[in-house]
Amino acid sequence: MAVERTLLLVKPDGVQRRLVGTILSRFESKGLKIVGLKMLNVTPELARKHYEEHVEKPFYPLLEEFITASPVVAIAAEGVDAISVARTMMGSTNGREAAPGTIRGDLSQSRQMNLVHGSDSPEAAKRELDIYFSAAELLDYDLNLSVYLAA
Ligand code: YYY
Ligand code: MG
Repeated sequence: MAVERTLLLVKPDGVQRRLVGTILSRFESKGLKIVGLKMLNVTPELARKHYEEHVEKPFYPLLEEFITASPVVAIAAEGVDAISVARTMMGSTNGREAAPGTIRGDLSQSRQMNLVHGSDSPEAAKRELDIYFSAAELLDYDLNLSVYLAA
């Protein structure tokens, strides 16, 4: 059990289907803390870095075409076991097979257009956070505003 940071993406299908708020809300409601957030276009070069382990696979050209098609929302999320917690919430890769109750299981019917990305290990999380966020874009802050509730 350790506090971790993970890289989550709302993929182009999630943005185009206007599910950014819904997906962000599911992670927030679970208790993950947002420590970085931005919208960006994934370039082919960025896609090749991100999906380094898939570049040689037969599905890669279509994956690159999809992930670079329109903007994504990148989220750096923090919490205890955040990497595995987020992966469990996402469900398995193919939306048609993902369990109900998961993001993909509830909202996707596609293996490729499966709405979200989440880092799958501490090494991947570090590597992917470095790809999508500069150090200055990752924020340290405390959840301490209750001290002001009487104001
Ligand atoms: O980590 P996860 O996103 O669940 O799956 P990966 O096996 O890492 O594959 C990355 C990405 O590639 C997946 O989200 C959809 C796409 N993909 C595909 O289009 N076709 C496949 N046969 C396997 C994966
Ligand atoms: Mg993966």
